[in-house]
Amino acid sequence: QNLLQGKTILIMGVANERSIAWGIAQSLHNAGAKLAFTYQGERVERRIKELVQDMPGSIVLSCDVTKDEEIDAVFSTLEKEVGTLDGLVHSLAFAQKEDLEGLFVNTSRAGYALAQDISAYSLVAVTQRARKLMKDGGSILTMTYLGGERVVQGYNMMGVAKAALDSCMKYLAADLGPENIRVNAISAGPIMTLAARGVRDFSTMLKHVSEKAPLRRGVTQEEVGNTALFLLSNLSSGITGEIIHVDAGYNILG
Ligand code: 0WD
Repeated sequence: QNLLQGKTILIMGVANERSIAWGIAQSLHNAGAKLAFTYQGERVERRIKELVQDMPGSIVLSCDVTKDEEIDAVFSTLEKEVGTLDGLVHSLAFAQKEDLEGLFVNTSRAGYALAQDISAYSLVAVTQRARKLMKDGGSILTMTYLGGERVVQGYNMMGVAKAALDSCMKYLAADLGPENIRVNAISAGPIMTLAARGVRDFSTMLKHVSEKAPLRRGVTQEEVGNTALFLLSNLSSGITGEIIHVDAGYNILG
């Protein structure tokens, strides 16, 4: 199964081996893709460099998505080193802890702006640059969550940022369709990662979802990875502007 043989894909947002982006990386690697990674912060650098040792030839670059000059540097390095990009995985988000607790009504202006900047605008910023390297068309994937479609207790500011992200994804899909660049999102069910630990009562949420979801269980990084493989490959060539729920069916419940 070499669905991505000869394709180069940039993955943004691996923090450690539990990251959803790492599950995606494994699926794409197994399908023959050449991968590049960006990470944020020195804390993550060592970990990610260890992880990618099993993926020879991978490129690893630092990038804080709040900084245009860092994003520019990533894409100019990629232009020099690989020339053409076929895919991009955007799997990152951030909100201050205090904006994920209590009442949403108390969200500060600064907290709102920061969460929107890192979690939603960053997709626009990276797509803007990636587009220029997607000379043969391409596929862009972002990670969203049900809390952007409806109120999920405790998700607060991140829910509002995901609503914006979903909308950015659709407008980008409309803009870039004529260039044969597709833009889609996976709405994953809860998975225990570093970012998830910031959400209050996450374990309770995980348990609730596993009990109620039609499949009566949660989802794995690998299941998200396999759907990402589908969206990045030509198997999904007719799909753009779509949100695919990989959540054991939870979202259909009233
Ligand atoms: O249940 C879950 N885990 C779900 C996650 C369900 C549905 C969706 N998602 C989404 C998240 O909202 C996010 O968009 O999936 C994406 C990936 O999340 P993850 O795999 O759960 O989280 P994690 O492994 O922590 O990776 C997110 C990373 C950050 O890690 P930490 O925890 O150190 O903040 O996003 C990165 C960072 O590495 N990140 C940034 N990258 C570049 N620039 C920035 C930044 N400014 N801020 C955070």
